[in-house]
Amino acid sequence: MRNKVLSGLALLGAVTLGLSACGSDGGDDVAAGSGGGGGGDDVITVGFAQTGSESGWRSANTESMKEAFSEENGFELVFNAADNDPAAQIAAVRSFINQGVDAIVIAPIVEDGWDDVLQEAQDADIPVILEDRTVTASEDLYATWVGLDFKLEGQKAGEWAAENFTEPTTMVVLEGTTGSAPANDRAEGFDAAIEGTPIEKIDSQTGDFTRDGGKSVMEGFLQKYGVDGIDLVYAHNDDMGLGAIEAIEAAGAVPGEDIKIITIDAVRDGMQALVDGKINYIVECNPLLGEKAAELVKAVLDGEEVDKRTIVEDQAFDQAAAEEALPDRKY
Ligand code: GZL
Repeated sequence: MRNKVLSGLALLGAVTLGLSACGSDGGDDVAAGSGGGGGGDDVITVGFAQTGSESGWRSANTESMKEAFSEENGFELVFNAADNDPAAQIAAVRSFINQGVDAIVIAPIVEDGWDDVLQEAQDADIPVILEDRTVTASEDLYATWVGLDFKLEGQKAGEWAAENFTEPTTMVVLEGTTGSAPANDRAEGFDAAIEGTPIEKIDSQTGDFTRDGGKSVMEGFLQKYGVDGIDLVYAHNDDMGLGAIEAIEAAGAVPGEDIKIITIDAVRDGMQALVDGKINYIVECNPLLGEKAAELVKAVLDGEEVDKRTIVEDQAFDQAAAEEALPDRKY
């Protein structure tokens, strides 16, 4: 357990960094050693509150975080996966506070409801670093955030739709987890980009970022509108898009042709579907945030001034770009 750094670190404004691109095992992991702060003086004990194991993206993010917060890198990791349950995730953070960890990292399932527990962490002089998603709580309640520009991801997806759907188009949306930053921002960015186009959003429902969720919601849309009633699916992540593919094929239609699909993430299974022509466009969302998150934890504990926000850059892929990129993808 390290000595605590005085709280109230001065933090600078935003910066955008390009970081090299980089199976889920939800449930609680306590790192080797005594767990929860029993390491030697120089070992940094970190409590990491992960959302759960809802998607291929999440598995890649968890792997990246566990690799970065390893014993050989000077960490003792107390890991919790909250199974997409916001209350359970807040309870996990409270548990980290009670264990007296040196720092807490959170991938917040939803944006709201964080003020109290973040205040408790600050009162306990434990810095909080957000990775992946953001919160609506005051920026004074956490040291820094590293993640992706979800609004820009939605905008890129919407711009491709606007360029490629110039005739009257009916679209259904598979939303991410209700109340999560990526679901809110990807919708906002996309909707702004298709403003004034002939693309009509006829329905929108959450599939909770899961493949099963995307499949069951798409089955409902197909029953309601019929294959001929839907031209385009915008899925907030690959996993829900892959579930929609299953539903479209079960309905006797051809995904990527009869019904076009746009998704976000660019995980391996999504990129393979893009190469196979079942998905038509994917905007990347880089899950390899572990290295940067670990750097930020060490910098904050060392009392260094860190930027309040570190945004990891994303790419976008059509079928040709996916064919070229797939062999070298790290996730
Ligand atoms: C985005 C991340 C989202 C992914 C989903 O940074 O929070 O959560 O897009 C994941 O695949 O479940």
